[in-house]
Amino acid sequence: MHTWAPVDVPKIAGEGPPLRLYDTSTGRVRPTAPGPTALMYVCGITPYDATHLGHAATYLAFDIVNRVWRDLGHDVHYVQNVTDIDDPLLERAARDHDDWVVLGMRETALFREDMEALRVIPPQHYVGAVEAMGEISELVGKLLAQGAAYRVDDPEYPDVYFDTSVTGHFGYESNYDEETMLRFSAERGGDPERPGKRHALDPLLWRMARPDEPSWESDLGAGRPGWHVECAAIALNRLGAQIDLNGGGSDLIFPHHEAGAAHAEAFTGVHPFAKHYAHTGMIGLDGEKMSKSRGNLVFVSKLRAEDVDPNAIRVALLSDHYRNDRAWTDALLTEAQARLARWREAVSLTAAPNADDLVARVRTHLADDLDTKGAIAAVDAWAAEALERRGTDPGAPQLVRDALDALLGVAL
Ligand code: 5CA
Ligand code: ZN
Repeated sequence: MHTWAPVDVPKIAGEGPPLRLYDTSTGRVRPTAPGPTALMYVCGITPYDATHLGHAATYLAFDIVNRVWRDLGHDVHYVQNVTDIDDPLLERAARDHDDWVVLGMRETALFREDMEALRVIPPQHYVGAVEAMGEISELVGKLLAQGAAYRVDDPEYPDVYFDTSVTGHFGYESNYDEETMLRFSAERGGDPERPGKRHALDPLLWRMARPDEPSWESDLGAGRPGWHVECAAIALNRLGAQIDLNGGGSDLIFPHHEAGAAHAEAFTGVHPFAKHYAHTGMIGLDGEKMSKSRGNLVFVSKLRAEDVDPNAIRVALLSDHYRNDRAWTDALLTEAQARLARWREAVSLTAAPNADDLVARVRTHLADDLDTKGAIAAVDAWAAEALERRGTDPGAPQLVRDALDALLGVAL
């Protein structure tokens, strides 16, 4: 699939500390240590509805990772998928008498527009499950041949499942106990009750064709893939056996990232698949997680249509820590708009307080597990001083513009 338009990122003099990030698998904030090229896979959308502010918050958090790594001199090789065939897409299309292909294409196009408006740096590879069908079925075939997968004993639908016992590490990513894993598996697209599986938590790899469902020919027989193996194949084939970061919202901790990592590790023998598993908190509205199934969504495209500046959406979503579950409120947006106006007024002055220290502080906050809240407070303090006309440095306004553009993605 084509990705979205590139974003210009100014280069800022000097350097910040290495990026430290919370890693779900070890439960600690640890330094990231990519090579010259940082390898990042962030799970993409299932395009059955428009981009809501929860999605936006998640992609913005990983955009900050991208920006901080670039600022440290790394190239960032970024891959993202689109789950353009899966049960939720088919269910929504059936409900609305829509064509699942058209629905997926429409919502993916809208997502690209939203990402562009929010100035999110695009992935180099933006890959749909449908276009990756050949490589996904090939990986499933190899897992079967290796003995890491099996068919259920069901003469009508001998679907292929992954054997979660083969890596010896299943559970290391989420660290959830068995009961929690079973609950999340049932809630999040798994089928722990399916008869004939070796273990209740074994996830689906290949679903044999059902009448009235789309399917793809393959050596496995006509069918369609399970969800986790889609991301495992797309990541392995573009980034290799070990990546620096596997990211998504906290609802992907289990089973999605646990299973995807296990698929990759069973295939390559390399453990761990990702050096960091990074997860964002959930954005809610009125005390509930914002989700398509709950129908309590605030869409980025709707705010854009109301002429809300996407930079204000960015500032609002970055004004609290990415790992916190938090609420979207009108007040949050109003506050971000006022803050943006103050920052813009400050950088339009002909002279302002020297900003070298501000740039250093922003870098230090972001390197500390993406403390965007701290970074924003530092900018507030500089802007307040500037607006009291306490500065004499004529270069400071442009430096602040460039630094906020490069590091926070905010265009003043
Ligand atoms: N296609 C799969 C990943 S392979 C998927 O989960 N798609 S999604 O459209 O449901 O979600 C896309 C991303 O947004 C995921 O990382 C998900 O964790 C995140 N997300 C979904 N809802 C929220 C929310 N309310 N707050 C924060 N992030 C969210
Ligand atoms: Zn995924």
